[in-house]
Amino acid sequence: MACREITCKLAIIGAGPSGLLLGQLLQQAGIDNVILEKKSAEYVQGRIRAGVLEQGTVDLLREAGVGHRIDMEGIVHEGLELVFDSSRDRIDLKRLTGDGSVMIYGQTEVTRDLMEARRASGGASFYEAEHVQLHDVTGVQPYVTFTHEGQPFRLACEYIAGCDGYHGMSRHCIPKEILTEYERVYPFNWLGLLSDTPPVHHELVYVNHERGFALCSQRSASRSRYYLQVPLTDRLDDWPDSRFWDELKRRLPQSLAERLIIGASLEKSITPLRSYVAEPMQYGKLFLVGDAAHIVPPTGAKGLNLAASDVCTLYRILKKAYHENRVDLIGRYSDIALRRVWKATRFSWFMTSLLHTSVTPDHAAFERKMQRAEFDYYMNSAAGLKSIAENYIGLPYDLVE
Ligand code: FAS
Ligand code: PHB
Repeated sequence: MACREITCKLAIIGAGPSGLLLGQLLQQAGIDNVILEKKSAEYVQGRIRAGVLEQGTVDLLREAGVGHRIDMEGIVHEGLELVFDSSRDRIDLKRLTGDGSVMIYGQTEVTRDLMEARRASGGASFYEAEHVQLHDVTGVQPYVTFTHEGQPFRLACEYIAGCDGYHGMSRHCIPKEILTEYERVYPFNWLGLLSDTPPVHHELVYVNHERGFALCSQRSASRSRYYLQVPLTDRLDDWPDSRFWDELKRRLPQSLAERLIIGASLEKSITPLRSYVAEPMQYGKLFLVGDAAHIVPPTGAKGLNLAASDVCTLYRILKKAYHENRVDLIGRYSDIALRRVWKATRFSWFMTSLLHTSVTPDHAAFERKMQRAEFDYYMNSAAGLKSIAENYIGLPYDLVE
């Protein structure tokens, strides 16, 4: 079968939040782009992931023309709770940051809104694209080859955005002698459960209990999302719903445990926790965006939000390059993006270290004393509380100028 030749300005690899949001913003700016996704739209849409959006992410989604449902259905949270050995402390985001807040709106809903916008925009998307390969990323005319429904394609482009996540192939196009990888794998996993039960509390509750971390989150007034820290060796089969609910109750303070409404799980999954950053986030005409370049443990609710700030930086650069001939900005993407990536990586590591119980017996007792001292300091210091609050709502985006 003859190869079909198509062209665009930007080839986007991956239709997760990074690829879809970037594609939508560029489409609006008249910068044509093609999205290649290896899975089906149904599969991408069905992934249960993040739930907390920073204000910057919400603003960017509004700018992309997909803020309507968020404004109708999103839940604004002006605070959250941290619990250490059953003592509850509220972090007043609004007071500590001068009116800051976060929005509760599931990543599945963000994906659905962006997919609908993509269809309406007429932008070209190839789902279930196979054998995606990048070529000449350091040349004048990079291109991407792939097959779709058995038809081979050659996509000529001016730039490529690798939005293909941690397990994608874009990052591997950067030679090992150029790419530096920083990684910390945490010695525990998160077991997540989604249920059609009312949330145990109106705000998110992060718990450090000697039996392990727990998180009480939500998707709506009738749908809850809970997480438990579990050993690396645990499998989903080890955790029937009844065991999950019993363990969650044991880790919650009594005032919350007695209010917990349990129900059948709609979904259960185990997520590994790692901190990972790849530098640089660009090589020739290839840009790495979102999880393709970095992974944070979800304790700081930063993963999806960091993908959004990468998208914002790349979008602003490409818009200026194409509309104002500011091609000088092209080489600045990685440096600008990494400044915010490392600060979010630090906060996610800080929250993970503060809230999870040690699994290494020899220094567990000392680590718990350090955690207790951290809690006592941060919860009783105006500077400490403000530090947690301003990081949780999201640090300002770096300007592109
Ligand atoms: P994604 O991984 O979402 O999307 C990448 C896309 O590229 C995928 O659709 C994939 O199929 C596609 N792809 C891969 N290889 C390809 C190829 N060769 N060709 C074409 N397409 C290809 N963040 C939070 O803030 N809070 C959370 O609670 C949270 N929970 C998470 C749980 C799990 C199990 C995971 C994996 C992540 C979680 N995250 C969480 C982080 C998550 O939300 C990511 O930050 C977010 O999905 C990043 O979006 P993308 O960069 O688009 O990457
Ligand atoms: C979620 O609702 O999935 C969620 C919320 C906050 C986090 C992590 C996950 O820190």
